[in-house]
Amino acid sequence: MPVQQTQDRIILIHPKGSSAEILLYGATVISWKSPSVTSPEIKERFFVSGKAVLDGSKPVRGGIPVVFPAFGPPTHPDHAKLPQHGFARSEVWSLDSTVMDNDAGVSVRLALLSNANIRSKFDKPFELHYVVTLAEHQISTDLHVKNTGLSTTGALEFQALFHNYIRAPANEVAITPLQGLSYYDKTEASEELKARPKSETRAAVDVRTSTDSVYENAPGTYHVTWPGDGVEIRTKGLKDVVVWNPQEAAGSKIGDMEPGGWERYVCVEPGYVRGFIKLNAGDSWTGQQVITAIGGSPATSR
Ligand code: TA6
Repeated sequence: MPVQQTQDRIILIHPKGSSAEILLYGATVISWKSPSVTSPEIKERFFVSGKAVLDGSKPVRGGIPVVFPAFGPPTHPDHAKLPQHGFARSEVWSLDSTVMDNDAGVSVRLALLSNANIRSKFDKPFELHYVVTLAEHQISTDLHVKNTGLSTTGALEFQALFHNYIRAPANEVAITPLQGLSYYDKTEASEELKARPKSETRAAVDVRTSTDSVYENAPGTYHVTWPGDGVEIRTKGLKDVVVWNPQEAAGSKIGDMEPGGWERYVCVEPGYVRGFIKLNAGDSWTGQQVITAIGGSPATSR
């Protein structure tokens, strides 16, 4: 059965050997095992901390947490009661349907509707659907947001981001093409410096020092490569991208981070996080990413 459901997760199996696991908690993709375009070797492509909690008591430290409707500590008045990164990653989603099940792809649609717990912190009417599609060398995630309110309930304003933990030797990673973009450096000490844009001068960005950078109006397609392997991330509707790796000083203070975990991933997170998407009653928005295991051709590794 290419789509299997257990009590807490959905497992997708592609006929060519790739597989993915999605926890209903947070709709968090916690595993993507795939060959690459250049090598038949099937490898785990996402990092999940050995100390991550998967029982629904806190967001998962790894995989693809879905960030909605606020990125980071909330800054919009409608989000004031929400925790960091919003509620989508810490609610139990339901399996809505199997969208596709053939050699081209295996795809499921999950849903999150408002409930009493969400309404107590965020009272805007909305519907979220999340489509996860597995192909031979690819996984894609599409987040669909709808304002289900009436004109009297007003606009739905939100941010959204896919918090991808890409499994990679962090100190050897190169992320391109970010050169020339404006970014906000969240490792700066003061709020004033965090809010002051910098300009990216590097042709290839690395995370050998603690990095927490929010790039604005980015090109939408990124290459994350390291010697011998890499992924490409293509996006639609997500104008920004965040690059995060805490390195030891900050990483060792994260309670659910396995020892040395920061050496084994880089977060490259496409999102809409500078400003807000505004949906009027009845309107919808979609943000999409397609991650391809491109492998390590000479053109993609440094
Ligand atoms: O996306 C980067 C970031 O916002 C960092 O500032 C860092 O704190 C990270 O997310 C993890 O956040 P979390 O709430 O999952 O601990």
